[in-house]
Amino acid sequence: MNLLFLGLLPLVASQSVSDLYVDNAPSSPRPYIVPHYANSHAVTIGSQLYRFTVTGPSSDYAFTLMSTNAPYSGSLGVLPHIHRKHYENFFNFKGRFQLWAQYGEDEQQARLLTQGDYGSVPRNTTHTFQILDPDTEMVGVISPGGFEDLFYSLGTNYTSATNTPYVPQATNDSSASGPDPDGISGLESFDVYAQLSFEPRRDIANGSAPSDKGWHTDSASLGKPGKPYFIANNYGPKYLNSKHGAYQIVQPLVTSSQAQDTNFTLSTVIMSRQRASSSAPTWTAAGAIAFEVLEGSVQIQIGNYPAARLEMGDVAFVPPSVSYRYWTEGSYAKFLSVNAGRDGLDQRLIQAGKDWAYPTFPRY
Ligand code: KMP
Ligand code: CU
Repeated sequence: MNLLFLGLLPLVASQSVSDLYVDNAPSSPRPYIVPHYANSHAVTIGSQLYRFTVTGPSSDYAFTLMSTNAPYSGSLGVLPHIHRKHYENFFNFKGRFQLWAQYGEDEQQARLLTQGDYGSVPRNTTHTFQILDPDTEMVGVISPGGFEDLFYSLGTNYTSATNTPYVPQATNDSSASGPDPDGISGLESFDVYAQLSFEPRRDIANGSAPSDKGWHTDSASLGKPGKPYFIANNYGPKYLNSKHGAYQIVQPLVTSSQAQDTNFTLSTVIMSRQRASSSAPTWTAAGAIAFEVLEGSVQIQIGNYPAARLEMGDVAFVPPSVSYRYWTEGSYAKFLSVNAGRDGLDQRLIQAGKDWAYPTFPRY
């Protein structure tokens, strides 16, 4: 073999799709896929099982993408607290949970979130949650990345050969939740500031809490920068993009005006089947991006890897400047789009789209 040929080998050597699949988010950025319920750095805190599909190290500290699987609990999942440096996003993947949020002396907000509902918790917002259904999964997006160190420190390392969502075992409610008042007060080095005087309102059901003002009945808009807000599944602003051989309906949850210097954007995207006459376009982003499938299945082709098929709950990570294409072979797919920076995939789709009122696309 001559030197020229040796030099070409890495380009020629074909990458296989199985090289993309990992059980743990890697320790530095590279293209990867973590299947739903993979053990990815999993820890338990009481009856809650936390998994980290994008971490500080895997994204160059752009964002953390995580999920929390847990059964019903009669008590708060964590005592009320604030983060000064991290913007937290709560997305309901399945089941039900309640989320409370209060900024300064503003009125305390609370919502019961069902599948597809979203709550935005910017920095310095007091918040807490409670898991309410037997098979609940919260998806968390936290910017900047690296917040998972808190959970590594609090939790017990966990692996499972069955990849069960969470461990079926009776818990007394004191083990259902996180640290006690003394414990949570000692977490300031992890950017957790306990707010022990916060009293979560319990008047959601009787109509007096803000929860009933339009929640799951009126369309919502994104919140004021720095303030918490909630968007019910398919009730937020929508944009229809028809430019790439399929319909894509983008529903922004956070744009750069909300994220400010936490520097990320978050949206859901609904897609129609790729038209046979055109193949999906190639994209590259300046920032890291992640896809998490919410409904249907999504084909994704990253860099020089062959296309992979993502099912519900699977996560794909694409580092900055790596090319990718995506499409669906089904009739309807939906994914969560996490983007570092201010002009990620979601913003580019919106810019080339038009205002739209439905979570369904037209017929051709
Ligand atoms: C202690 C904590 C936190 C916690 C659990 C604890 C905390 C926090 C979250 C959280 C959970 C799910 C999400 C996002 C955040 O859980 O600070 O999707 O933010 O036991 O301090
Ligand atoms: Cu928090």
